[in-house]
Amino acid sequence: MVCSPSGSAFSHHQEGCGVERGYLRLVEMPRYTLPTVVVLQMVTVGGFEDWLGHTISVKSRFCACRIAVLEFYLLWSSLCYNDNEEYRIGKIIGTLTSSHNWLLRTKTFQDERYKEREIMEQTIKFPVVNLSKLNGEERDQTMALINDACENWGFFEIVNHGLPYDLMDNVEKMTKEHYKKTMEQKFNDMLKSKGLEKLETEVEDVDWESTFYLRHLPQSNLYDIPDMSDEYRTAMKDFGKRLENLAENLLDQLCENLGLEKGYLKKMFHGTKGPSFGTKVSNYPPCPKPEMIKGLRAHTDAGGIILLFQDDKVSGLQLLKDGDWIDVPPLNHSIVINLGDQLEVITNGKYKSVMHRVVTQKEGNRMSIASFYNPGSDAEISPASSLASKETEYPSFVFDDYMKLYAGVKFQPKEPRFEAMRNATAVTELNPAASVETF
Ligand SMILES: O=C(O)CCC(=O)C(=O)O
Ligand SMILES: [Fe+2]
Repeated sequence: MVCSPSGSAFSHHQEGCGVERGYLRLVEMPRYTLPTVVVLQMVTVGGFEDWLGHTISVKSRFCACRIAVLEFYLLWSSLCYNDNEEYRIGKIIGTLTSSHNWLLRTKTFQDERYKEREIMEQTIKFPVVNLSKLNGEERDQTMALINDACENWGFFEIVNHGLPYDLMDNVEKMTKEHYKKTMEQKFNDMLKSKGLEKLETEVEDVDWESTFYLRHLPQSNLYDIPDMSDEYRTAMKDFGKRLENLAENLLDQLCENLGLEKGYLKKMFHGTKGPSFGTKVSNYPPCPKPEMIKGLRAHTDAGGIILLFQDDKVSGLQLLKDGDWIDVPPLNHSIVINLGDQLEVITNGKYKSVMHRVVTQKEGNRMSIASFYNPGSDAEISPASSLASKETEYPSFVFDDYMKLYAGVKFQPKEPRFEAMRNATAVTELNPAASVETF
């Protein structure tokens, strides 16, 4: 009988190699970072038969729970003959983290872990939408899933969205190369100049990120950005165009769910010059003291709909749900969608923009490419009449006026912004701080 699952991912620690006897360590696999590190502690040590009837504790940063050894062994043995190691590890992590059934079958959670369990349960419920199902029998359920995500999360993740994977891989590769070549030194110089190398106290007015901005619409600035290779520009142009189409399709799906005519949102975003569409390319370098500084402080996005291509190896994006910060799980080749303040206004609060932030990580450089499909600067924004209540709660304004306000108060709650826009004279009372470059 096999004594224990083995393989490079599961290393049965040996005495003398610095790991206590009795532990199995599931090594962090770059592609599947959700549980970060799962440690399997064998309750007893010995032959496999000795383990049967016992439970092992599984610890991750989300939960600590127990699973019967037999159950774990069955799971493992159904996989260990598959030669594809990534597949095996993915399957195991998937089962340990993404299955409600597994959670239900899990015997007990320690009481003090209750909160962590709640957060984990929210994480595994994070809405993932298979967009290809919009063309098939499951269209209605898929539209309902999108609607639920817009009403209750302000966020969802899409897969099978039609963007070619090789383009995404190329964009990721070139963005990482570009960072190494032209941005990394600048970031390190910034740390020096701002005295952030030691991080002895909590920093609340700077973000641990390195960014640059590309504008696609109404006029592209792609060829004005220095230090980009022609190849990188071409890939970003193609990527931007495809995301623009995707954003417009998604807006129409939102219209359908909201009972608005097709094209309603696009038309409202149009103004006289068409929508504004831009991409913020970010890297979040490893940070020695993640507890002292955020990669990006908590905020809601000002604009319309945001499409985020995030690193599938290094996590960090979190959204605020019912008072808890929930991880937005990295998923290979997915696009994360979230709604900005304008959609909250137009839907009169039926959909909400949701606070999110990026936490820093001790290890790994996180790439994120966020594309913002926003109203044009002179677009007039107001709650859709069919969604407005008698006493319309949300204000009407010209988008640029909202952006001028937002630039100074991005990291403050959105409600005073809406209040200020309702009463234009109150705008100055918000006392905008230093302006931030944003879409
Ligand atoms: O980098 C990310 O994951 C999120 C970026 C973001 O929220 C923003 O730029 O507004
Ligand atoms: Fe954001």
